[in-house]
Amino acid sequence: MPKHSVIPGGDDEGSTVHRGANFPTHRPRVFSGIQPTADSFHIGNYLGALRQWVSMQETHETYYCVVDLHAITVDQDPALLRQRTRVAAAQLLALGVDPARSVLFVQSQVPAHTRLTWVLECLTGFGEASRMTQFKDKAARSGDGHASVGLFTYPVLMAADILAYQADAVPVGEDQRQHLELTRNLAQRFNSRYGHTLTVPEPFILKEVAKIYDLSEPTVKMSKSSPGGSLDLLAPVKQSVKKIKSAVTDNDREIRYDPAAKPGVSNLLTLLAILSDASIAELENSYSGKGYGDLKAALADVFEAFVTPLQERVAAYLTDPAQLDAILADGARRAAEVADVTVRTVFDRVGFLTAT
Ligand code: ATP
Ligand code: LTN
Repeated sequence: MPKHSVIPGGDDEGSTVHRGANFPTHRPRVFSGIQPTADSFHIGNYLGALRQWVSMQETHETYYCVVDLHAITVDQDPALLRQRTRVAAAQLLALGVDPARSVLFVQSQVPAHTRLTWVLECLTGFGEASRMTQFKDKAARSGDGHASVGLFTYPVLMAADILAYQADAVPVGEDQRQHLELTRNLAQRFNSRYGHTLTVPEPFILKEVAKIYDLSEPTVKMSKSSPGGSLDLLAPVKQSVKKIKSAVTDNDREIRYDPAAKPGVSNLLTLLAILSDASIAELENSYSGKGYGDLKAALADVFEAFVTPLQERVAAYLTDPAQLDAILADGARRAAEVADVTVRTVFDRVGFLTAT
């Protein structure tokens, strides 16, 4: 059966999982989300995911979400969460997410996400959820016994986010691969139990940028939760230049891409290649015989050139929070139009009575 077409059986036989009125074309659909858990996104978020969010607007129907429900799986200060949600939206707009071409919204404003989560939780095995490595890492960091049940079921909420939109592709970094696998399994399980209902999504993970590393510890992923070695888009530029110049490299002097033997230098080369639109091979050639200081200076320059206008655009969006809230409210309305159709069909399939 073609995707997004007639679903046999159930009260709504003959209806379609239609694509909603948001987009005139029948392009493949994309969904992705990002947490408002820091004062700034970092360059790993941008290269691993957000850059693809922007470019996929050319080829896909795109749904992008600031996942504030996910954020509260760990403690959040309410005023700070509200502020960071707006800052997250402002950064997405400033990076090029265009509300005329994408549906940009905040997760908590679309009730379909939590409604679908419950059904999917009832299809998820306890052991299956227990195997999620990100939960194990985050639970270990939160201290014994202090991890919430929400943190445990976090990947099921993520599955609901994606499946509610019948997404075909999900642009994310490598750390989300296991959650995508769970999402696919849940969609297949639902479909085999209740008949074809949910699109099974594909991860969209670009190999070269799937994992950007921490500048001070280049064998671990750059992360919002370890700010020391993270290059933040909204940090004062001078501070970022300093971080780049003191990035950990190695004791030999060769500028060569070799992630296993030279993780620090390889990470700097990856960043410089993307930000200056050059290939790694070109950079290896042009830096042959030069020192790590030259490589770092070049990266500092392109980073500065990238973030300076970006920071201005973010600041401009934040001067008018009411306008920002209006963009997000419009996004939530358009998102709900699509997600509600899926939830109605899912509820019907499961055997819930339709409210009249
Ligand atoms: P946290 O450290 O709190 O888990 P995070 O920095 O991983 O946060 P998220 O909001 O969880 O940020 O991730 C947003 C997107 O950025 C996801 O698609 C994620 O896979 C991607 N991403 C995060 N860190 C990196 C990284 N170091 N390299 C490439 N992609 C990344
Ligand atoms: N779990 C993701 C954020 C996230 C997401 C999603 C990504 C929540 N829902 C749906 C893609 C699709 C993270 O921690 N980076």
